[in-house]
Amino acid sequence: MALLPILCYPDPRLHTVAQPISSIGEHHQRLIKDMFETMYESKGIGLAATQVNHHERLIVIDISEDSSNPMVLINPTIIKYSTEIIRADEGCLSVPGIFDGIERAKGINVEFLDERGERKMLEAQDLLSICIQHEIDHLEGKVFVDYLSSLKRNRIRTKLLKAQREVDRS
Ligand code: GNR
Ligand code: NI
Repeated sequence: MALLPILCYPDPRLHTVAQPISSIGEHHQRLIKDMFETMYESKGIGLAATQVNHHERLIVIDISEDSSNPMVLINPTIIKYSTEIIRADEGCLSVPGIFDGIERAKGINVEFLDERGERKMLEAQDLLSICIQHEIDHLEGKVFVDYLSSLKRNRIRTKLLKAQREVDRS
């Protein structure tokens, strides 16, 4: 098991489009374990492979309070979006300390492979729906701040670059 370093916005590698996984191998099983360990340690509810600089279409999620509901989604595709939209504050482990309101479909149907390569379909609502959409955006090279105004996004970029410089100096 290992904790993986998480890329921090505005790292350009966060804008990489991830590749589909054609066959799930032993290295994917290890990556999945390490991603869960990293996500739980960071108190996140989801993590996309993109965020740990691995550009394949794999996400892990656990929105439970007690780390009791780990989910692995490989090659996820949203096949249906509700017309109802909800707005909620989002955060991201790759954009530390920043939270802002984002509009998403309240419900989605998503198809994916589980960690054993079995095809699954899931109907997700509310927080789970938001989280899956947020993670699939990462696989497309998109970060939630990309939905904000360029004014807000540039402020966030400057703030995080400055914070990173302080860390590098110390
Ligand atoms: O931990 C996370 N919380 C969260 C809260 C609201 C909307 C989305 C998220 S996902 C985030 C973890 C993360 O950055 N996943 O990519
Ligand atoms: Ni994120």
